[in-house]
Amino acid sequence: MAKGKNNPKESKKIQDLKTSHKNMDGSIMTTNQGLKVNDTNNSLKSGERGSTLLEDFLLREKITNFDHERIPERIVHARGSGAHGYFELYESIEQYSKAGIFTDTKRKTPVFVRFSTVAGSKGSTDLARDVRGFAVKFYTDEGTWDLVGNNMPIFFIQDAMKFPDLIHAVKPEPNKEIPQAASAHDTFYDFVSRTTETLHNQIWVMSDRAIPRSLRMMEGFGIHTFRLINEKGESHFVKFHWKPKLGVHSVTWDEAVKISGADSDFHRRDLWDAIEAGEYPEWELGVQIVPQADEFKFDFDLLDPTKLIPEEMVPVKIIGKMTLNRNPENFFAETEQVAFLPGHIVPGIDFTNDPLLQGRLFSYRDTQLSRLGGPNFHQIPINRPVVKTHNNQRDGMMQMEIPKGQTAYFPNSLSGGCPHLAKMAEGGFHSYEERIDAKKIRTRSESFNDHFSQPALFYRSLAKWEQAHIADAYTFELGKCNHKHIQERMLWVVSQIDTDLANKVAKGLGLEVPKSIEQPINQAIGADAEVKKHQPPKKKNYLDAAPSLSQANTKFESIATRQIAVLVAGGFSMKNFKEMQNVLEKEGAVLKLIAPHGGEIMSDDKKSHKVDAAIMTTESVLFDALYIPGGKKSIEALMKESKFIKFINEAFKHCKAIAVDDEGEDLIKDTFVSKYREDAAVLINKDPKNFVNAIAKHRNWDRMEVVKNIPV
Ligand code: HDE
Repeated sequence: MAKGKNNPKESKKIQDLKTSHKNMDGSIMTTNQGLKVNDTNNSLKSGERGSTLLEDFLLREKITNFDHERIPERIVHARGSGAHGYFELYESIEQYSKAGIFTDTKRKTPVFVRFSTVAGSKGSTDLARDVRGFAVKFYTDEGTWDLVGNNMPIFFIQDAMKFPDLIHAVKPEPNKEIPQAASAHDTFYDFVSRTTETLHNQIWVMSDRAIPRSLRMMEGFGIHTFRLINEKGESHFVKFHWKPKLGVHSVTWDEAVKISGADSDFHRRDLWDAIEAGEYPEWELGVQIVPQADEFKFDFDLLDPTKLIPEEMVPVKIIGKMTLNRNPENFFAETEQVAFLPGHIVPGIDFTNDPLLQGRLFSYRDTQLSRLGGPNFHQIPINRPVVKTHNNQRDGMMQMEIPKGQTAYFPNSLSGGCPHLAKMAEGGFHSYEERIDAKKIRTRSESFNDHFSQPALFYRSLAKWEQAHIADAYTFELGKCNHKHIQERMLWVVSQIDTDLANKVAKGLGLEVPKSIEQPINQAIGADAEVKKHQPPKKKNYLDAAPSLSQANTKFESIATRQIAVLVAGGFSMKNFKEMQNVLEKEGAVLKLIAPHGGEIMSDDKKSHKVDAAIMTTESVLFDALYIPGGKKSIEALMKESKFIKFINEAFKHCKAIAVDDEGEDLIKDTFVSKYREDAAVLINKDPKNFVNAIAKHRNWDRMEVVKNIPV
């Protein structure tokens, strides 16, 4: 049994969910009313060839249920994958927060996490270029806390009022429902180029962060500035960060496109398989704390969700760890029905006036009403808290409980005043008493005005290879736009971030970067004044660079769970293979035998091995690295199949580590690899430990320039 299913100490939440599990083992089929069924294949008819009778209640029940199996998919974040786990605190931060989850180091708080893409439908590809949702439900002893974040530290817009516009612009165009799960189209860039507050998140989406290697290899961020409240009622500002133990790693765009065809469930499968194999994904939780007194110390406004606080300015303090150790039993019941609400908080955590967060506090409850059918969605097993709930809210669609008693109001005397109110000392929630002296006004704060400094900071903090990927991504995305004025306007706004970047993209598009916003393309729209307002404080350099933003500075320590393709045919060298296998598996890598056919294959010592995938059923983009053991007969057979050559060339093009032993060299003679034998991640007859080091580096980006010319 997989480790994930065999955890003796089950969390309170898993125990709670088990009260709703329904086991089918050894059962007799019944209707929903418990009537035993003896035929579920034939409807009731008037004679063997006659029409079906209205009387057929068995048919009606079965079909009705089927007809209503679907619920509306999420308006955003429809495509998602979930897992159970727990959170543990390393050290109490009671000086900042009184929340039990932040003060009690003995607790193992159950969590349910849902990762998602944003724009695509429920059935869309995992590898879309997109932001990833990173939503965590903590089932705490003081009630449920939802930290509903993303894998990027900032958002596209500053005010909730713009959210429908943003989403309508990125979703498939309304007249033709094209394109699916893609931002590369006119309406999106029409909006972005006219709404420059989007540019910071937009450039992150052009970066490799938008095409993660694995959901287990991405960071998470709460984005908004929240508050932590301590026992004394004092407030500190806080930003939440999730740091993956495996580091932050991505695939290339060429791989993303190909993975979408080869396995559009790539991320979902990877998460599921890792948990089933007992390789539990882990993230550390970090907090950036800003004292109340420092609220105005920054060049940006803490309430502006399009700005991050560079770690170089306020360090991330690591306070705990989340481990995902259990797959859901049922996708619909858990991953689909889970409802996250940023408004779910516990004493010790509170909101700020971030206008995006404030809008979210309304939207998430509202959307569940149409998605899950009514106000009792908190009673659905995955959503119910692990603490008892008592209040006077009653009735409504799908009430699953039977509240007892004569009264459903407060105050009452007939029920002894119950449920009575919690005092502060009993953990009653008390909103932070923020002083407000304001006039009612529909506007955007001047302190939100700078739209360009942080995208520029991000870009100049990246490694050369990361910058090159961004230029390629813009060229691809804008190349898919059909309107020249949209492309040019985008070039102009990108040039306000970085001139070189804009020039590179312009070259790819066959256009010039417009010299100024005064060009006719803008006059037609008349939005110049609006754009000028947000012109930089251009090169505002509050930091030269923030190295923490670059994936080049992530962790490169582990090769655990990395998928290694081993290309073999009959007669492959068992000695080579064993030696490599021992070293790689000790480090937690997963070796997969890829052969010309499925079934079994013999090594040169006449031992039989199960083939993991026949070459026709797999692609090199599904693997992290490639190993070719020797064995004359094996190599001769592999050389006869052109797909093995393509496989190797693609792995090389995607800058992956390639190890080759003995006769394996003959196979790479026909590939591009043979031309670049000096490459640091091409290892011919080397100690397997070198291969481990090369895989741990994720990719050899130094190869990037060379592989541009490889026609695969
Ligand atoms: Fe969401 N968002 N959002 N969002 N969001 C939803 O709620 C919304 C925003 C995020 O796995 C919806 O239950 C508004 C920021 C995640 O179930 C909806 C605004 C961040 C998920 C909604 C935002 C997010 C959602 C759709 C601007 C990162 C998936 C279904 C004011 C901090 C949660 C649902 C899951 C889902 C509205 C902005 C993250 C419509 C109005 C900023 C991870 O309520």
